[in-house]
Amino acid sequence: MGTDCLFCRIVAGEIPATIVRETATTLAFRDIDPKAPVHVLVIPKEHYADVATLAQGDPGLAGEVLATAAVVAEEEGLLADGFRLMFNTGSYAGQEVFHAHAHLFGGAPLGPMLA
Ligand code: IU
Repeated sequence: MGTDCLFCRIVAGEIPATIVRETATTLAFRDIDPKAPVHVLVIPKEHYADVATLAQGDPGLAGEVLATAAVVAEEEGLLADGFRLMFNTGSYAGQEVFHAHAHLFGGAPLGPMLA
C-alpha cells in the first residue's frame, strides 16, 4: 500500500510511534490518543484494509496479530484483571485508519464500549 497508508508508514519507520513489540510479521505500538491506561494497536506489517480482509486473505497472519496482542497484554500486566481486543471494521464502526488493527485496552475497568 505504501505512502497513502499511515500504518504502512509507521511500519516503514517514516512516521514515529512508540513501539512496544515487533515480530517478523506484526507490530504493536501505543495509540497516539489513548482511551484507556493501556491502549496499544497491534497490526500486521502487510497491508490489509480491515480485519475481515485480513482474516479471509491470510488467517495465519490474523492469528499472529492475536498472538502478538496476547504477549503485549501479558507484558503490560493485563492478564490478571483482563483486557479488551477490538477491531473497528468499516464506517459504521468508526474505522478511521484502513489498515487492519486490533485495539488492546486495559489497565482499568472498561465501560461497555471504547474508541
Ligand atoms: P480506528 O479503529 O480506525 O478508529 O482507530 C484508529 C486509531 O489510530 C485511533 O485510536 C487513533 O488514535 C490512532 N492513531 C494513532 O495511534 N496514531 C496516529 O498517527 C493516528 C491515529 I492519525
